[in-house]
Amino acid sequence: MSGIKTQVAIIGAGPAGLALSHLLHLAGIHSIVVEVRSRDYCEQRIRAGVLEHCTVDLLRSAGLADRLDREGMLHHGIRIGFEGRIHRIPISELAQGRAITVYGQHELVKDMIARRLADRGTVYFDCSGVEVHNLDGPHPSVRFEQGGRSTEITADFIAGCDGFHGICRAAIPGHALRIYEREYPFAWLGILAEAPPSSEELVYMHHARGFALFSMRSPQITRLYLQCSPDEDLAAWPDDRIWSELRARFHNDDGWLPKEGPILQKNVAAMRSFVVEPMQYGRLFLAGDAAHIVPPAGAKGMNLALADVAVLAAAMRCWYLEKSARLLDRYSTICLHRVWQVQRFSAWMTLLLHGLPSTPLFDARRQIAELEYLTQSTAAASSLAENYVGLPLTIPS
Ligand code: RFL
Ligand code: PHB
Repeated sequence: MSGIKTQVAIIGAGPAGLALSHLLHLAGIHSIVVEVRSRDYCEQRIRAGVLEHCTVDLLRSAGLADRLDREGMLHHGIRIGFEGRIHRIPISELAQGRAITVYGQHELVKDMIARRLADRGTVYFDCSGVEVHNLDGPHPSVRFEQGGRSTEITADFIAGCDGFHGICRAAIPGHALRIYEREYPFAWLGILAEAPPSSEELVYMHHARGFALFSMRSPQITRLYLQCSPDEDLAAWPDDRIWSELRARFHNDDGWLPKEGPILQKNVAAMRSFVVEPMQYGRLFLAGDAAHIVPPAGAKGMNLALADVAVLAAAMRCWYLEKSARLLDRYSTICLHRVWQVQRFSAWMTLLLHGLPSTPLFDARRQIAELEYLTQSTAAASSLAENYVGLPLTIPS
């Protein structure tokens, strides 16, 4: 087995792990990233699309926004539809000029991998048998195999950025953690279509047949979601059925509909709210989906992952430059405040917009009353706007 040393061993080359590795590099801290999937897989995995205002600021100040600034689509409003009418919420007007940027997570992952490699960072792809050890001692380690070779990395710290199904959270003794969880009785069937977006802004549509969402990835590519059942069989959704269901759910008085085109990709994503507390154990720090999951209706998961690692990088900088554990000790407390604010908003958006023909009549009517309030009251719309563009991100120093 070959042995390597680094300051921070990072598990997972998703947005959290790659951004952390880059931020540490900017602070002169050495890290190594260990990833189970191939580079190609990480770069093609279609997921999030919406970046909060302060996420863009963070990426810009870290020098990661060149392509994002050229190709990202700045949005100053969103549309919310119900009972056949689509209403605009002018989020920038209501949130002191802040906006969101639509830019695919996989594009950001491509940018960050390219940047880490250009800066001679080490990212091991295609690893198997990844294990973490000695978490509560001063020299935690990571073991893995790659191309038939076993490697052990010894580090000062391990960052668990390995997503919801990773191994890091599971390596913490159960008695040291408290889990908060809620599962939803629905999922999203997502498609990527080769069709120019037919609206300049995202459209969130409440419908008795179930929720639908119109989004985009580029001036040529539309991204659409349909609420479905968690065990939905994709084979039961030929392209014609998808388009006819989208037409039924988006049906509105103005006659607006998504443009149709060849479907390039289909997938079903389950939905849950999940938080683990604390987000640290000994020398292991969890960040991003490894520590928390939000249902995607609020478009927050990747933003929250990047907010975590901004705090973690600052705390590690404080450890190495000031020889102080004061921020590392509070990492979890600092992050969890934002995590719970975002959990609140994401659960609220989810329960506002989703329904099924079997939804109790009272709840269905209450949802409509809430949507009416949201689209008629500046106070209610301002609250949505403030959360949607993202709460301010204060990085401790
Ligand atoms: P990721 O992206 O899951 O990355 C984890 C990485 O760890 C690797 N891994 C391992 N590596 C080594 N050893 C192991 N044992 C490992 N096990 C796993 C994985 O292969 C992977 O490369 O977590 P990270 O970095 O925390 O990032 C989180 C985001 O990916 C996630 O929160 C967002 O995609 C959520 N999300 C959205 N977030 C937004 O901010 N805005 C959005 O518009 C948005 N839309 C969405 C979404 C998530 C969705 N799904 C898939 C539920 C829309 C959807 C449909
Ligand atoms: C997306 O474009 O993938 C997207 C947009 C808004 C959401 C969730 C996902 O709330």
